[in-house]
Amino acid sequence: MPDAPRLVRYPGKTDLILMTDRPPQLETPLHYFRQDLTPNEAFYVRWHMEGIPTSVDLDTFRLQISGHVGKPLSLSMTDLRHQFEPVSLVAVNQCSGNSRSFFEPRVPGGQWKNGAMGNARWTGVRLRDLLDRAGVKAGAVDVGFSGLDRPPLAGTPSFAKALAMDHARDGEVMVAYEMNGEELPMLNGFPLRLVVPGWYATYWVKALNEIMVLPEKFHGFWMDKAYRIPTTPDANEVPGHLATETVPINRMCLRSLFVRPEPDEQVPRQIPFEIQGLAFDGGYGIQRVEVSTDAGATWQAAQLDPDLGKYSWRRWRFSWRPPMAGQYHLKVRAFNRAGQKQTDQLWNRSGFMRNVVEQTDVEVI
Ligand SMILES: Nc1nc2c(c(=O)[nH]1)N[C@H]1C(S)=C(S)[C@@H](COP(=O)(O)O)O[C@H]1N2
Ligand SMILES: [Mo]
Repeated sequence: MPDAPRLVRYPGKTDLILMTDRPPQLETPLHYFRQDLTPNEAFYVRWHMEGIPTSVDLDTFRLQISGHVGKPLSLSMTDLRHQFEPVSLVAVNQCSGNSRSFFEPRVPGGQWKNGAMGNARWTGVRLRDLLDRAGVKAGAVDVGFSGLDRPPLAGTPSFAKALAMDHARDGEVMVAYEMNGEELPMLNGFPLRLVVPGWYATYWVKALNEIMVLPEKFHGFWMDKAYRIPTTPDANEVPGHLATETVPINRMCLRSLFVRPEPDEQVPRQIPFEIQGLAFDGGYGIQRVEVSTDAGATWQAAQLDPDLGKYSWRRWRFSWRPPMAGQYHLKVRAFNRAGQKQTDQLWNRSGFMRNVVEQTDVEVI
């Protein structure tokens, strides 16, 4: 039997799987994914710095927008809620290293199973509207983002990310003040976070208080050194022969996962059992999900739940009546509207972008 995961309860959160406590990294138990939206209290947590905000005074908190703009802005939460049109969308937030523990050979980094992701309805204001109010000057190239968390030592680079100007102004990137109709939990970025639909969560800067418009390319540790992927197809590389060219990680790849049965769950024979899972991609939308109950020899279409938007995950179900007792190897694969497929094999040095056809072993009794 694998070791039982250690559960901990942080302020504003329910019992989650402890990865590290300084900084907090907490994983969502799989059973929470049997619903469309992940409850705020069960949503995973990942910070890089120990110095994370534990309270924010909204009377003095301001979001600063400055740099290569005509009129720098300093906005209170009230300004954000009342002076800009609210927008809302459902989107998956997934850590680049979600599912890293399944990489073989193992790679360093948090050994997440599949719980470094969640799906929520995000509400806030368009980043484009904020930039338009500030008046971006001609020649702007990148927009940089940073939050209230602080590095432990003066020499350590604080967490900052950047998007290209066109992406920042696409009308979808959002500065969110609500998650599932409530304030953001402190550990998920209260009072504001960037939401970058379809892109890995590393860009979703939490406790966001600084937006900087730049007349040149952004440079910083978290773009230039960390969170980079090989430029090879599927970001695949060979241990011992690492790719030489890398780029910042960006849009999420296509995935489909099992949520039920859970690993080690026993399934009774000759009784219909509903296999459940979810599928998502970087924003093209899921077209079809197929399940195999015979280790990939034959495949059948799963039934898709209603579509909640192209950045949401799509739940799927498959009714299975296992004919007899024994070990079964279930597989699942998804196809999206852009014609992308999943791959059978993936490895890279950072354990990012897992998109393989997943398999789960089930004991039928
Ligand atoms: N300010 C700040 N924002 C951040 C980070 C961070 O360390 N500091 N980590 C990023 C990474 S890598 C991930 S995976 C997500 C995690 O979001 P969550 O904790 O809300 O699940 O936050 C992102 N935003
Ligand atoms: Mo992450």
